[in-house]
This record gives sequence, structure tokens and C-alpha cells, in this order.
Amino acid sequence: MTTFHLRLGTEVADALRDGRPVVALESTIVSHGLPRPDNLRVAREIEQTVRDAGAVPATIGMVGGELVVGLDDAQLTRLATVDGVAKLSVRDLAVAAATGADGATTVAATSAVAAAAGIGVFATGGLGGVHREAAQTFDESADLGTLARTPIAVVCAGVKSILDVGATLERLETLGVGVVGYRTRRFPGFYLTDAGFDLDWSVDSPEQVAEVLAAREQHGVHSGGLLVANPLPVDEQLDPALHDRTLTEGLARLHRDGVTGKAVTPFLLAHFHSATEGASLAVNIRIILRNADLAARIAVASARRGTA
Ligand code: PSU
Ligand code: MN
Repeated sequence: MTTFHLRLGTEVADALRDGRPVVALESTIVSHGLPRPDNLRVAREIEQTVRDAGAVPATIGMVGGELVVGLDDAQLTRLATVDGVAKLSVRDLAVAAATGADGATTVAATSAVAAAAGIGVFATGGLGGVHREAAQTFDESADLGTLARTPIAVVCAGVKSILDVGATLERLETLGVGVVGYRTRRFPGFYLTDAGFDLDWSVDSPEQVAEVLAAREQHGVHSGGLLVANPLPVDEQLDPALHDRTLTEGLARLHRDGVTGKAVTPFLLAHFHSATEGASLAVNIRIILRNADLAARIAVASARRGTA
């Protein structure tokens, strides 16, 4: 009889046992969010960035039905290069394990697995959210509902404007997910520094985020997630005119091709990468590396405090 458990990579298991800083990383950006062959190179660079800032990277994914926290290089290569890697949200994890699938974990699944493994900080690029036209389609990423019940800090650059940003912020409030800007009171729009919405709170340092996480844990009142929204500097954002053109065209193609459901996000990401001839990819990579660095510094500060 098969037993199912989380397989921790050796380095991750050692770090967690010793109370050293660990940062969770997702695999959906590798398998479905970034184009080949850049995806594998970037996945390795993200891990290296976490190491350079003093933490241990734990990229999470499913290999042959095994749920791995801290993929080794062969496993990472497999999820970045083979065809047919499933996109796994939380609800898919058990089915994928029982059927022996290869799968990449979304923000929702990565958060849930990381928290179960005892990891408190997670770096990604952009969060899923409420899709445009959600009033008709009900298409809202499971990232939001999962963060409502998962005690993890997610460092991201807000959400992409492929989504309804205002509705996403409203849903985060309804669901009780904390949102703080990192050195800003404006919510970032991934490729763009400012998505056009104010935030109630901002934090100034990794140490201050560690304080927030300690307060949440020690109060024992709120056990949901915290979004740390880390914008790109204005001079590094995607040219806003190019961004707007690409978005309009991508949404039109989505309709034309009748793409729906979990295929929507990867379809629009791929459109951005090809239509901007690499400009959006360069920005995307920069965002992820900046978030990996900040997440690692938060994990280091939390480990110093002895709270994560
Ligand atoms: N947003 C991005 N890049 C991504 C994703 C979202 O800017 O790669 C991925 C993340 O893994 C996220 C998922 O959890 O897409 C959301 O997909 P959906 O909208 O189907 O929930
Ligand atoms: Mn969806």
C-alpha cells in the first residue's frame, strides 16, 4: 500500500530542523509562466538569489506523484522541460499524487504545502486573482481563498493587469488576507509600478515584516496569509504604452480563441512574452529575483527573531 507524505529535500529538512531561514518557491511560473528555455535558467537564478541572501530555497512541485518540498536540480529540470506537467492547485494535489502525475504548484498549492511543511515565507512574481468578467464567469483564482486560511507571507509584485485589480483587492479584504506595501502605499501592477490603488499599510524593512509575522503568530487570532507587495522601481517597469497595447490585444485573442478556466493565465502570460519580444520577460525575471531577495531577507529576520 502506498503511503503519501511530503518529501523534504535534504537541505530543506536540515534547515527546518535547525531553525535556519527557508523560502518557498513555486513551480507553476517555471512550467507554465515562463517560456522555455529561459524558464530553467531563471528557476536556478531564483534559487541562487535566495541563497545569496542567506536562506535555503525550497522549490515545491510534484514529481511522479511525489509532493516535493525542495526539488533537486534533476527534478527542477524535469518540471521545466517535459511536456504534460499538470498545473496543480490545492484541490488537485491528492488526485495528482494518487495518479502518479508530474505537476507544478500554483501560489495556492505552494502556500498550502509550504505552511504544512513549516515554512513561513514564500516568494513569487504575481498572485492570481479575480479575472475580468468574473461577474459572468465566476473565474477567481484559488490563490485568494487559500491565502485566507494559510499562515504564510507571500512576497509578490501585486497582480497583473490581465486581472481585475480592484476586484482582487476587494476580495483580499473580504477574505481577510493582510496586504502591506513594501516601502509604498500603492498596490503594484506587476509589470507596472503602480496599479492605481491605495494600500492602508506599508512596511519599511524585512525586520518589520518579521515583526508582523511574529505578532500574528503570538496573538493567535488571525491565521491567514500576508501579502507583501514589492513594486518595481518606476525606471524598471515595462513601458506603459507597450503594456496597454499588449493587454488589449491579449484579451481580444482570449475571446477569439475561446480560452477559459485555468488556461486563461498561462495564455495571457505567453501572449505578453511573445508580443513584447522579450521585453516583458526581462521585466518578469527582474520582479521574481527582487521578490526572492526580499523574501530571503524576511526569512533571515524571522529566523533571528526565532519566530519562523
Ligand atoms: N500570475 C503571474 N504569473 C504566474 C501566475 C500568476 O503573473 O505564473 C501563476 C501562479 O502560479 C498563480 C497561477 O498561482 O498562475 C494562478 O492561476 P489561476 O488564475 O488559474 O488560478
Ligand atoms: Mn481560474
